[in-house]
Amino acid sequence: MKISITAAPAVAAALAILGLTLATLAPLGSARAQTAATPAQTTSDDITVTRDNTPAQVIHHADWSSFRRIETTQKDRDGASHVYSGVAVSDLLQKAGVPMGKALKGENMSQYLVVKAGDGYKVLFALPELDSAFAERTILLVDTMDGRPLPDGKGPLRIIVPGEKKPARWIYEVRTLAVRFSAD
Ligand SMILES: Nc1nc2c(c(=O)[nH]1)N[C@H]1C(S)=C(S)[C@@H](COP(=O)(O)O)O[C@H]1N2
Ligand SMILES: [Mo]
Repeated sequence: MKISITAAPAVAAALAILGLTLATLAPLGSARAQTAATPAQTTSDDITVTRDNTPAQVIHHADWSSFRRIETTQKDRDGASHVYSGVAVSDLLQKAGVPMGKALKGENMSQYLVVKAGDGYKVLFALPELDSAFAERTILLVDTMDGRPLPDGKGPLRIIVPGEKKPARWIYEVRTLAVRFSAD
């Protein structure tokens, strides 16, 4: 009896500490798990590049000056021409360590890119579609149309696929470039 009376506060104290500790650790744990998938500090003009077995990398819009800038004139669905300016998706991927050019061969030929947008829309490209060693056209991630930031709701970053008959892969609100090996 004496033991339980004296032990009870100790147990309660221990439980309280444990409870506090668990309460403190649980959110930290989940925050860390999220950071690995999508860094929490990104803004809408940051691009997160994810690859199999590699920590996510963020390319900030402010760092685009280190990439060559490319322009393309494309017709919209109403037939009106617009000049888009941006960077080659292949250059962004190469910077993040994705095999392009001479390295795009062998087992890397089964890698693909899923581009994900803020509204949940996703589109897929095979890596050779993006690589100038294979493709005539250059698929761009653009930040301007006719010299101005993209219109509200269509930016801040958008994929432009020159020469495609439907603009369904012209994905806007782009946030993530996810490169994966085919599971099959
Ligand atoms: N993020 C995002 N991008 C998207 C879509 C979408 O639903 N979400 N729709 C696609 C489709 S199906 C088309 S036809 C074009 C339409 O672009 P527009 O409104 O500039 O003509 O955007 C493409 N990009
Ligand atoms: Mo569409």
